[in-house]
Amino acid sequence: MTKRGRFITLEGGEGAGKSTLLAGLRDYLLRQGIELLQVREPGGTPLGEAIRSIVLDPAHPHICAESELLLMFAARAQLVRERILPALESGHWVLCDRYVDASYAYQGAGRGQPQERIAQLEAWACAGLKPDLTLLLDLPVATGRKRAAGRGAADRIETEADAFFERVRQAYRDLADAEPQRWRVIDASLPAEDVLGAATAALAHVLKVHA
Ligand code: Z5A
Repeated sequence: MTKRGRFITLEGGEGAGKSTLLAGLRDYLLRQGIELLQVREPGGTPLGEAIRSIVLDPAHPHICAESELLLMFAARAQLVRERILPALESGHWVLCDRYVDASYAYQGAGRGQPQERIAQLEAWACAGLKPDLTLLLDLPVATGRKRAAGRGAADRIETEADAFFERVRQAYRDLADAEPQRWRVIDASLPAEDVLGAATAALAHVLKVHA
């Protein structure tokens, strides 16, 4: 019988280095002989990418917090069923750039949506899927924003004030503190090779348990 794959998620604030780290992690896992699927949120399916292009477009400044939350979960419900669960069942590992924790951090702490409401949506939309490991790239807000600024026009959420991103950062740290067995917090201000080293060390543990 095929062994179910592992579900690894990456979280962090703007410019924390998730995309940079994902490329290194992907190479690392492929070298271990792991077959994998890499996806991002919101996105990863035709529906999800269409939602992404709406929800992150600064041309839609009037999207209310409730709609934003529901759109994130609509994209997620589709991604979980269309791609993530089938991949895990076929033995692939899944590397996901953000998952439900992002909704607790951004729509919960950032926008003030009630945590209980997000938990209800999670229970309904995510088919019980929880990450085996979540890597949090933790970085001071100012550093992340400086890094991201070099990258071109800001998306709709990136136009928020620093205070919004401070709440997001704190929420991520609180989530990690509350569930230390699932989370590894990585100092994302370190050079990229050290960030990758810390992430592969965390993955090595999951690989050992998986073997
Ligand atoms: N969102 C939400 O609100 N609710 C949800 O439920 C979900 C998402 C799922 C899209 O996310 C937005 O959706 C996001 C949250 C919201 N909005 N915001 N803000 P995204 O993940 O696609 O976009 P992002 O958070 O804006 O990620 P990013 O800015 O693309 O950053 P990144 O991928 O973490 O960083 P990077 O591109 O790898 O690196 C940024 C720059 O820093 C780049 O020039 C690198 O070369 C450099 N870099 C990377 N690592 C290092 C190190 N270690 N040292 C120095 N420089 C580095």
